[in-house]
Amino acid sequence: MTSADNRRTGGAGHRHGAVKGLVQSHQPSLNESLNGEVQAFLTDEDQLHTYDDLTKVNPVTPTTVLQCLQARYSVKVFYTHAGCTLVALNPFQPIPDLYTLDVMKEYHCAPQPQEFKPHIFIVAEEAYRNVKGQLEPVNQSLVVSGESGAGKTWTSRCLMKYYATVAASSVTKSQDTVERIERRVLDSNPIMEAFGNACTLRNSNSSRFGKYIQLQLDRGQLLVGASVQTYLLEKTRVSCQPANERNFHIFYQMMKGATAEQRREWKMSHGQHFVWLPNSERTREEDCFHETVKAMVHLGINAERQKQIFRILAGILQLGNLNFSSSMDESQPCDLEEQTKDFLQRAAELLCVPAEELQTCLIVRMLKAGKQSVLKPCSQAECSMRRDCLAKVIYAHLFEWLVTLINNSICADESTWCNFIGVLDVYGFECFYINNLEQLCINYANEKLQQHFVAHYLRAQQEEYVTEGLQWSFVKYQDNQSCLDLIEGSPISVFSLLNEESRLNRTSDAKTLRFRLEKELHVNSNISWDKFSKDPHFTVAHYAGKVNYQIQGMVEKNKDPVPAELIKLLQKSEDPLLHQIFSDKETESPNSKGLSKVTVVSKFKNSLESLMKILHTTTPHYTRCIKPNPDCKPLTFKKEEVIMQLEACGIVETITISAAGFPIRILYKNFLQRYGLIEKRSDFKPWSRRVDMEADDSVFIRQEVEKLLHSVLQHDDVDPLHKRENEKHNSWVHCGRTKVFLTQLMLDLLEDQRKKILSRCAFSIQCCWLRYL
Ligand code: AOV
Ligand code: MG
Repeated sequence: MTSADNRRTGGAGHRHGAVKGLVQSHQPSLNESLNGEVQAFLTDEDQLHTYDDLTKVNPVTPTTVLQCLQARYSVKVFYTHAGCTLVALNPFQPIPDLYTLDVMKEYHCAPQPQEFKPHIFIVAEEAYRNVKGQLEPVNQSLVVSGESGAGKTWTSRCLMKYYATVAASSVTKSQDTVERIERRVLDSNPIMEAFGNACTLRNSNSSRFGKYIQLQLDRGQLLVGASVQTYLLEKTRVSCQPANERNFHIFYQMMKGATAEQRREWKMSHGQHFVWLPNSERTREEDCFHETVKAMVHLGINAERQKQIFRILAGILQLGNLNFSSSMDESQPCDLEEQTKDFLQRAAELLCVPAEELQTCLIVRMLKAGKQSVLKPCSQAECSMRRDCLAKVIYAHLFEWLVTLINNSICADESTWCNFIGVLDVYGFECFYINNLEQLCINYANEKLQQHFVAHYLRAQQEEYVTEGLQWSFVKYQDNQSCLDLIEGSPISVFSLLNEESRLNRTSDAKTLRFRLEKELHVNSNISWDKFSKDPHFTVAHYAGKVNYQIQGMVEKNKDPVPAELIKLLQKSEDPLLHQIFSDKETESPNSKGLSKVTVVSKFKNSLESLMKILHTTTPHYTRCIKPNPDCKPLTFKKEEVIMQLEACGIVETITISAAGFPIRILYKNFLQRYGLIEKRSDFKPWSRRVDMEADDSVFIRQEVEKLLHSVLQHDDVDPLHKRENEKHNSWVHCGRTKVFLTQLMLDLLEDQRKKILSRCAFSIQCCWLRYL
C-alpha cells in the first residue's frame, strides 16, 4: 500500500482540528459543496462509503451510521472514525498489506497521520505523539472494547506490534537466550493467550480474562519495558466447559505437541481421554505447543521451570478424571470409583503430594468447633466440588504466578522509563440466556468504562464548541451514574448486599437476597423484576441494554470458598513450584469455614478502581471493535448484529449525545445560499435572488444569518411554547465563529419554511404564465 492509497479519500472532513489539505481536495465535504439542491445537507447514499467519520454523516442517526459502515465494509474499508472514537469492523479474514512494516512506517513518519485513511495505526501514532505533550509528557491509554470475537485482542496485538516496531530501542539486551525487550513484550502474548484463552461458541480464541498492558517508554520515547495487569480469569473453565466449548488452549497444545518422553513424564498414555478436555477434535492451527515453549524461553523461563509448569497442568487433567461413588451410609465417606483410582495416583505423583492425603482432602472435610477439629464425610456432590475447587485454585494461582513472572521479565527498572502507553483489552458487555456473577462483574466493568468514555467524549465535544465560541454545556445529558450506584454504591447496593449475604453464610441465600434487593433497592429505577418469573433474579438496565441476572449460586460464587485443607495439602507439595505458589497463602479464614476474607466482587471492584485511577491520569483513545456477523464469516455484514453492538459499545450513545447538542453544522455562506430566500419572503422573486457571496464578508454574512434565524423563529408557524423555550434557553440554534449550529428541530423548521416559499413561488409563476397566455 502506498501513502497515496492511505490518504483519506474525502467526504468526512477532519477531526480534532487536523489540517484539511488532502482531506477535502478530492471531494469537498457536503456542507461546503452546497449548490442549493434539496438534499444538500443530507449525505448522498452513494457517497456513504467515502465518509471517514460517522459524526459527519448528515443527519447523524443510528440508521445512517449503520448504512455508512455497511457501505464501507462492502468496499473493504474496515476502520471509520466516530468523533474521538475509532470503529473497527472485523474482516474475519487476513487483509494483506494492511498491517505491514511499510504501512506502520508511513503512519509513523507522516507529518499529519490524521489525514490518512482511518486505521488503528492513527490511534497508535496519535497516542505516541501525545506522550510528548506540549507542556509536559502525558501518559496515554488505548481502550479497546467490543463483544466477544469482535477483534479486541487482535487489535491490542496490532498496537503492541506497532510500538515494538516504531519505538524499538536500538540497544540489544540479549543475554543468552533471553531476547531483546520488544520481542519479550510481544512474546508475553502467546503465553498469556495459551493459558488464558479458549475456544468458545463466539470466538475460537476467546480471552477469558481482562488485561491492561503498560508499555514503558524512556525519555527518548523508546520502548524499554512493559507491565501487565490481569482481571478476573474465568477459572471455572478448568473444571467445567460449557457445551461445545473447550478448556484453555494450553491443555490442547500439550496433548497435540507432546513428545513421547513428555507423555511418559506427564503420565499420559497415547489416546487417553480426559474429561476436562472436550472437543479436542476442534484443533486450531494456532495450537502450537512449540510456539508457546519458544515464547517461554524468550522470557527466560528455563527448561526446569517449564517442566514443573507442565507437570502441574498434567496433574490437573488427571484430577478431572476422578469420580466418586456415593456412600450408602452418611457417616462413611464416599469412595473413588474403582476405574478412576489410577488417576488419583497419577495426579498425586504429578502434583507431588501424598496420594492418601489427596484422597482424604477430597472426601472428608474438617470442621472446627472451638479448638477442636471434627472430620465430616462429604456427600458425592461435595466431593466433586472439592475436586473442581482444587483444580481451579491450582490453575488460577499458576496463572497469577505466570503473570508475575512475565512482569519480572519485561518490566523495566523504574529509573529507566518515564511514561507509558496503556492498552486495555477487556471483555465486552455480556448478555446471555443465563447470567450470573461473572456477567455482573463484566457488565459493571463496562459501565465504569462507559462512564469514563462519556466524560471524555463530552469534553471533546465541548472543546469544539469552545473553538467556535459557543457558550453551551451538556447539562441535560444523563450519564449512567445511577446504574453504577445501584451496583457498587454505598451504603446499599447490589454488591454490598451480596457481600453481606456472603458473610452471613445462610442456606436459603437466593431467596433472601432476592427479597433484600427488592426491599432495599427498589427506589433505584435501574433495577426491576419480572413478576411472573419463578427463579430468583433481578434485571439491571445497563446503558447497553437490560440484563437478567440469576441469583441462584451468586452468593456462593462471591464467597469462592477454598477449603483450608486443600491449601494445606498444596503447601506440603514437594513440587518446588507448587510449594512456592502456595507457601504464603493463608489457610485460616475468619470464621474457619474455608471462606475467603475478600469476596470476588470486592476484589474485582478494588482492581477496577485502581484501573480507573490510572485511566483518569492518562489521555484515553477509544477503539470500538465490531463483529459484523455472529458466525465469524469473512466479509459478511448483518445489520441487526451491528446495530446491537453499536448500542452496546456506546456509539449510538455518542450519537445521542451529539444529538443532545447540535448535530447539524453549516458554514454561514452555505447557509445563506440555501435559506437566504426565507428572509426575503415578502418580496421574493426566485429569478432575482442574489446573495453576494463573492464579497465573502464574514461579519456581514453572519449578521444576515442571525437576522434570518431571528425572523424564522418569530414566524407565526412556530409554536409559541417552543418560541418561549428557545428564547429562554437558546437551545435550537447557535452561531459560532464560522458555522451555524442547529438542532434537527431547527433544520426541520427551516426546511419547512423554505418549501412553503418555493411552492408559493411556483404557484405565482404559474399564475403569471396563465395571465400571459
Ligand atoms: P476478541 O478479543 O474481541 O474476542 P479477537 O481479537 O480474538 O476477538 O478476534 C477474533 C478473530 O477475528 C481473530 O482470531 C481473527 O481471526 C479475526 N480478526 C479480528 N480482527 C481482525 C483483523 N483486523 N483482520 C483480520 N482478522 C481479524 V473475546 O477475547 O472472545 O471478547 O473474549
Ligand atoms: Mg480477546
